[in-house]
Amino acid sequence: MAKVSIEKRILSENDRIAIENRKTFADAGVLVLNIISSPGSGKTTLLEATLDRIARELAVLVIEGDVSTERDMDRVRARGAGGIQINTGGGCHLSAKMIREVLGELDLESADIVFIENVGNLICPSTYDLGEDVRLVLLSATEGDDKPMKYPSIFHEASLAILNKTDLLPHLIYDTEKVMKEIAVLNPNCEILRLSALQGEGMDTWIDWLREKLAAKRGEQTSGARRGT
Ligand SMILES: Nc1nc2c(ncn2[C@@H]2O[C@H](COP(=O)(O)OP(=O)(O)O)[C@@H](O)[C@H]2O)c(=O)[nH]1
Ligand SMILES: [Mg+2]
Repeated sequence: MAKVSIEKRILSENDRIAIENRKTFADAGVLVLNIISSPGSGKTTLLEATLDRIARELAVLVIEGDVSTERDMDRVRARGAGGIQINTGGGCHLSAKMIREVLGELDLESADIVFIENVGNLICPSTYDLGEDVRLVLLSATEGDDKPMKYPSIFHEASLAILNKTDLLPHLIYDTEKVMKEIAVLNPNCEILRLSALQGEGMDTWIDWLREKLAAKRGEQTSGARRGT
């Protein structure tokens, strides 16, 4: 009982800071995506492939969450992103507070999109709002087709699911339709894209999706400004 109430308190504290983060992001006019997946499913590869397609025309910041090392930050920096690495030192997820602590070091005003690569796992990061616009869950074909029902919480919370590593499907026993149906049962509002971050299949649709989200966000900002909100 005591454990439950402490967890509730931590979560509501997190939600309060997430609201502040969301306002900071909105004031700067940036679109923010929080990417959640198991280690190795392709978060950083997706960021690299995305940067290759948009970094010349849009200013992209990445907040990299990992237990240790700057390895992922080095990878995205090499593809044209700015940003910052957060090392949790053992923590299994990023929190709104960790994001707030680094915001002062980011030039949000000049940015168009902020990607947050969360610490790799499908469980802990799912309930921690960071103040993002889009919670994105990435699943890769090599993880098996039974995962949505085993880790329902992230699918309840996500607004986009990306099924990655489609290039490997010919070599695997993997029922894509089953995965898509299970996600739809858990969350009918969750959009689903299929792609190969490494080979490029489906990347154009993802980039179009991203551009539409950015345009929609800017539309909201403009109409909000006109209404004086
Ligand atoms: N075949 C294939 N491998 C991929 C794809 N995306 C990522 N990988 C590989 O999966 C491994 C882990 O990728 P990484 O992006 O570091 O995963 P992260 O831990 O989620 O950031 C690397 O060896 C990548 O090259 C893909 O679409 N197809
Ligand atoms: Mg990574």
